[in-house]
Amino acid sequence: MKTTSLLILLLFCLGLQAQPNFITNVDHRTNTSLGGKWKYIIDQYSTGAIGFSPLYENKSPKDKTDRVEYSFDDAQSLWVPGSWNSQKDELYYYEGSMWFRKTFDYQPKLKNSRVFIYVGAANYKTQYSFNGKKLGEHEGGFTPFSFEVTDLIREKDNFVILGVNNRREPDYIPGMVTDWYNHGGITRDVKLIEVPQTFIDDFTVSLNKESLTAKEKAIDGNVVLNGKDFPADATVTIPELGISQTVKIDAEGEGTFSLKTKKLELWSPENPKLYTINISAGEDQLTDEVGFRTIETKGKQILLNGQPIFLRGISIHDENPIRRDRANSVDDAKLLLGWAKELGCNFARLAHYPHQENMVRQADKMGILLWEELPLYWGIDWKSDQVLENAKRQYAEIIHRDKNRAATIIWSIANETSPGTDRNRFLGAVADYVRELDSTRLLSAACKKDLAVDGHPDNDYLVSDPIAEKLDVVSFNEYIGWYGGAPEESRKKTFIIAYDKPVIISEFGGGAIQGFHGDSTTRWSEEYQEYMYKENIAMFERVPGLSGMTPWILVDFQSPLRQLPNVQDGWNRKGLVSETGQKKKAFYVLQEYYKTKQTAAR
Ligand code: GCB
Repeated sequence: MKTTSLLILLLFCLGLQAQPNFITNVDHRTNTSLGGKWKYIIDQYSTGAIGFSPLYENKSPKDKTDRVEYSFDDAQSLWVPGSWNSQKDELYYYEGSMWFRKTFDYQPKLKNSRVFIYVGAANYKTQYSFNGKKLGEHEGGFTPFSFEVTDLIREKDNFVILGVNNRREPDYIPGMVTDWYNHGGITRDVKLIEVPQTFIDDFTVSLNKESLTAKEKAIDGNVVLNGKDFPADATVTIPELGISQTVKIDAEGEGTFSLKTKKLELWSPENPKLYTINISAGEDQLTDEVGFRTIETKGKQILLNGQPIFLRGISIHDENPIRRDRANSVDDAKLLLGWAKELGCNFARLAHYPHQENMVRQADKMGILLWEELPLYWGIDWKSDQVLENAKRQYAEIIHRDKNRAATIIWSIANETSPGTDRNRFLGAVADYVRELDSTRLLSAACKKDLAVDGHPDNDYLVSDPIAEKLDVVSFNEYIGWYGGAPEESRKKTFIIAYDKPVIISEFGGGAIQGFHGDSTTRWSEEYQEYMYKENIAMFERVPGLSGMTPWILVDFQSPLRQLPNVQDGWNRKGLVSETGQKKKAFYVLQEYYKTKQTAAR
């Protein structure tokens, strides 16, 4: 059965709603940015969509007797993409609803096209409408959505209105408390996309694992068309490999293919080789740059292209500290991944939610492997079936967006969640679901660890979280030296891993104010953090099956949990780089360690 048919059947069996409803690969389609200044109206009581005259109608008084109690025309503006908190002091602490309006004229770039509006992300719930018609709602602050406006768009005076609400709720993902800033608003690009009446909605490609050792490699994939009157076939070409193959399109507009090649250069951090792939079907053509590699585990090893690899990683938040905003551009991605490269990383954990697509595409180009995750983080309502459906939908969305990126090797399904009947059932269902959607990547989670009952109870840790049964890689966070004990206590600790699987230390670290110096026992000094890194790294070297680490964290980041005056001032200070881009001493400790790992492995 074809992957998409299987997906639809699976979604049906699981009682889920439709597949992700957005167009992928938007930068390679005919698009027009709707970024820039958008008018906004604050809606503190979230009543803008109800009552006599909902805001999405965008009314103005017809005559002097008419009553309209809002005005987009006279409202102030905010920049899109961008969080509201980062743009105006008076909005820094605002959590609630806001209505955004963009007006524009439309000159089609394609003839007889269909038109969609694509939103890269808006945090957290968004009601979307076009030219006064309410079209739908999207939940989730970090994944894209798009909606069709073909029948509504006109030459002059179009208006798109997005009502965005970033209130936190116990049954949302994430829940009520997170250690990062709750940036509200339209945080990523909005674009107008034009496609032919029947268009290439999506395609998937990956290197067939079984063919890795064969002379002739196979690249498997599928094409999905959208529209009416599907052409009998599509064509897939990879010019550099001399491949051009005709693909039969069935009655549902889908076709599968397997391309054979003897010349393939595999993608790896040392050689992040991307190939241009072109697909054409009827009037539509779509292109992309794709890398081909395999990823699997064998016992306690992670194998990239069949070879063991040590993942020299770092955790990263999707925030540009200098602009104090969500990252939202290629430059932002280059800034963050550039620091990671300088550290000697071949791997990054994109914590704790889907990052902007530019991050993933840049990682593909720069040769940085990725761990991606959803905010299944502290305080999730595990009992709720609705929350489970939401988690599955958000996973389907991020997989839909990033499935063709060679850089992404791990989907992580949770961070620091405590085992229990409801949590285990919930995460078990998520693990099965993610694996069904994407069997070409590894699953992990930042698992729970306990003090061992036997042995030396104060010093031996046991990682036996039942959810790890379902995972390929066992990961855990460990903050000895910061949240418990002095750094040198690391010397006494041992780790017992209950699974014969590779291990990633998904977090460790401690805070330091860049430029503050003391001895290695002085909290918040660069020397304390430096000392802690040395002690921690020596300890983790003793973890059986250690296959990588993603210390916490690359850069200081904004968090409402971190309010110590003159030290934190609203910033989590565990960064190796300060919020102004200055490196702390511990940066160089990790850099040195990664140099030794680079020469030891591969
Ligand atoms: C953790 C969390 C991370 C926090 C970090 C900290 O374990 O996973 O989100 O930011 O600790 O700084 O305490």
